[in-house]
Amino acid sequence: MRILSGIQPSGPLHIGNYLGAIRQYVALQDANDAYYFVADYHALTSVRDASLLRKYVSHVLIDLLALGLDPDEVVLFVQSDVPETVELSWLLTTVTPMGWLEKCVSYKDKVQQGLPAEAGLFAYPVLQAADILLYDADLVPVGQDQKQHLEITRDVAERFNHVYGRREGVFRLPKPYILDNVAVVPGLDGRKMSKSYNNTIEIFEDPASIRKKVKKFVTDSLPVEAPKDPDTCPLFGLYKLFAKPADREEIERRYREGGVGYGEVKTRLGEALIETFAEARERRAEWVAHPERVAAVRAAGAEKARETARKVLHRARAACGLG
Ligand code: AQP
Repeated sequence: MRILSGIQPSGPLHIGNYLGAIRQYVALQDANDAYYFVADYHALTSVRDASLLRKYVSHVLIDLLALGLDPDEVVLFVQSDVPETVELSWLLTTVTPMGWLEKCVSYKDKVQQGLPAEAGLFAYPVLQAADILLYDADLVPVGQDQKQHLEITRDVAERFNHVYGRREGVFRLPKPYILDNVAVVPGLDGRKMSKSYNNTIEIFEDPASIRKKVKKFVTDSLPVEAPKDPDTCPLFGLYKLFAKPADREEIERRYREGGVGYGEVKTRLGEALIETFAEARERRAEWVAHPERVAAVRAAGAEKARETARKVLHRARAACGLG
């Protein structure tokens, strides 16, 4: 099966990215034909500093490798190393009704958060459709926030096939792969963990900073002895995703009976996070020390990705009468 997914280099990766997406990337890499990319064209909608963007791109590549992507198993590439993406995006734009983009919640959210209402941000889901369709993807591992964009991708693909009268279909229709328990990982304020909400815990933050940050997790003010509901507590919601099963059960029982304080859960969460990423932290230091290896992975990924992309773009151009 062809797997495809991308991550924006719009800041340091956080544990929402890890649980909602990257962990699935790693789990799917051996048994499938996987393509993963750093979505730098997308990041242009929010990062407007060239040297910062370059830094983030290189960090995301390194982080993905450190977290377990195996460059011999997957095609790991940078989106803008495959300029065919932008051409396909235009072909798709010409058949996308405005109304489909107008109803996208992520555009409305970002504008509400203060990002300028620019055409690139508005048309973001079309570029995303191009990313996915360009590689004949079957399955796209993502968090819940991307579900609507995946639906648009399918709709755009179907519309293109319909407009150009291709019954056999120019594009393969992809499906989202969203795991329920990590579909929306909560951030420090209980909302979805997100770079733009400033409520993240970064995967490779140093341990002292992780210990400090988890203390900021917002909770209610119930005293230690009061029974609490683990099912509605965002702090427990995050803790349970990293805790060992026995620890998770113990804390859950004490939530229900009373006798657990939020301070203790925060401390345990911090330690569980540090332990979970300890090995990846060491691998990361290795990759950081060898930028030439990262550059080689990037170059090899670009070559393989372009090879696939060119074939699909050729199909799309031929269908609509270009060339
Ligand atoms: N909180 C989350 N829970 C589950 N999955 C998440 N993802 C992001 N946050 C969570 C998933 O991570 C992948 C990569 O995300 P992205 O970097 O492409 O963009 P994003 O979803 O926009 O991430 P942010 O942090 O929320 O960035 P900003 O603030 O810039 O918009 C995706 O699969 C996403 O679902």
